[in-house]
Amino acid sequence: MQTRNQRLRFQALFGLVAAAAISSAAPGTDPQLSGATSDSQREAVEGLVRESIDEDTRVCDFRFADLKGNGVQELVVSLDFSGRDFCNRVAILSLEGNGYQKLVWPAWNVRSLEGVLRDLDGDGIPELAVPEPLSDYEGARCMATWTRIYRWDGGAYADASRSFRRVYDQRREELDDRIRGIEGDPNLPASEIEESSSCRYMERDAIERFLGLRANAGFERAQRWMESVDPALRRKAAIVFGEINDPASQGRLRVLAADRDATVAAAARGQMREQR
Ligand SMILES: [Ca+2]
Repeated sequence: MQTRNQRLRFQALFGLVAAAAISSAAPGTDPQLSGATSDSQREAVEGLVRESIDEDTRVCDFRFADLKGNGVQELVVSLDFSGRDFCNRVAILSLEGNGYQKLVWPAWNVRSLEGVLRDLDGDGIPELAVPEPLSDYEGARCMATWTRIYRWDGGAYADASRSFRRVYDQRREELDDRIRGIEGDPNLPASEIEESSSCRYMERDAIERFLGLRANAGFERAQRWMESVDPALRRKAAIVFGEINDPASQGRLRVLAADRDATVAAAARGQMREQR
């Protein structure tokens, strides 16, 4: 429940942000979509986020957009919740009746909201295409992501990914191109080819499963990864088996749950718990 005081503070801060957005936009540009940021605007957004979401989070980027198509601007922010510059949340803040609404989604590496706010169906209202983690964080090594598409459905921001098959199809082609580029690069050592293609394969195979093209896409690759000496690949294998979740994959997860590397075993057990 929002207290009256919280509501009033939010409204005041939201007003400040909106005013700063309009005053700092270059003449002739749409302040909502210009992405123009001034220090005062950023400060106002940070105040709003501290007040309504979290004390210790950092604002990576923010934009105004009319996500409902009702002429009212929502404030979309990407936030770093980790203190490690992962920019790992996307949130929507909006005035709602005499209160406010906030929604926070998991995300990964959203430094800019430019690629997130996209009108994917051409109706003039932006959808949100939010990249979220698909594989575990592996330090300097690659991390696979999955893009989830949210859209205002008249009552809520719903996961509308299934309505955008074309977007995933395109992404699949892009990933195939990149994989071909990596695998065809004569200057890359084999270990690096495996490493930088693994995240693209994870996402590509997840798309094929999602689109119903191959229910167990990625299974054979994950079987190879589980034989690798590299624990990062074995952890990725556990995630793929968890996502496929057919009897064969469940069997592989039981093997990985007894892996000599504790982090691999934990990843496999985590997947088994999730699928139960
Ligand atoms: Ca749209």
